[in-house]
Amino acid sequence: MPEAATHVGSGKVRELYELDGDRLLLVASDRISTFDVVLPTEILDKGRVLTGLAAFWFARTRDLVPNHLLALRPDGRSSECRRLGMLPLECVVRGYLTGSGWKDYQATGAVCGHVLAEGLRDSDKLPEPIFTPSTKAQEGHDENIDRDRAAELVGRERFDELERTAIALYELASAYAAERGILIADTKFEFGLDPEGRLVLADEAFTPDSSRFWPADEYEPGRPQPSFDKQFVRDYCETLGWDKTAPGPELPDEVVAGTRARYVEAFERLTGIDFDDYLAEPEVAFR
Ligand code: Q0N
Repeated sequence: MPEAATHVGSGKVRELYELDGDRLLLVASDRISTFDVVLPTEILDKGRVLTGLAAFWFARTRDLVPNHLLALRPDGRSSECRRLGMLPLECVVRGYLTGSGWKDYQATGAVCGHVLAEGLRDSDKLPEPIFTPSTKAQEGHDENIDRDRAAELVGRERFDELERTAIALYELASAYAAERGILIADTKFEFGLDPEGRLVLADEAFTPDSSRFWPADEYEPGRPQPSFDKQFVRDYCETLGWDKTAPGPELPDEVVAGTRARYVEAFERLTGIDFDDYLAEPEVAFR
């Protein structure tokens, strides 16, 4: 990471720097959050797993929609990206009813204007994936919005393009992952526009931080599902009687090791690439 690079943004676990007028550097740390709190203990290589997974999906979806990835750095956790004009929508696709979608459904029978059948249970598979955009909240959770509000923010035609593209991306990746024992319950994309006004997929794609990954062999609707990647961390935190406000607890070595193994397992199952091969030559892995 160049010391002089201007910091242009940060998420909970990633940082964004300006490289020059049209390129950014996206750096994924090994930090992990649970119950919305970043923990003081890092998961070795988590940032590399997520960076490699996103690069894998960008390569596999490039015919569907162009993406911002220009190059992976040799550290395996930093990506050079095209600088775009970002659209002000979090583009969420849900194939299963859980999280805020489940909450909204229980309160109103609908999610972002999609009226759903009665009697659905937590974690039920939806008959079709639904596009449920939200707006970035300055603090706290993103706010789910209906189609008309979303179309006001980006224009009707762009909204339709976003919905079609996001659903197609989800259908491609969720079918592929399901064959490899991972259910992608839902996922979030961010899109931007290039200088010609073309839609470009930005941020990360189908990582466990931007999606809910569930182990397919444990799927059982009617209850919350275990997280493929974070379940050890959650279970450990639940034993502590922690009130889930910052600061979070330190994680013991066994929990760190078990969680790292789950991230690596997700990477290897989905990409078919040995994680050590990725670490040796990140840039080569997805050519
Ligand atoms: C950008 N954010 C959202 C990553 C995500 N390609 C781009 N061009 C211009 N701006 C952005 C991207 C991207 N990706 C996306 N902010 C700026 C949130 N960030 C926060 C930090 O980590």
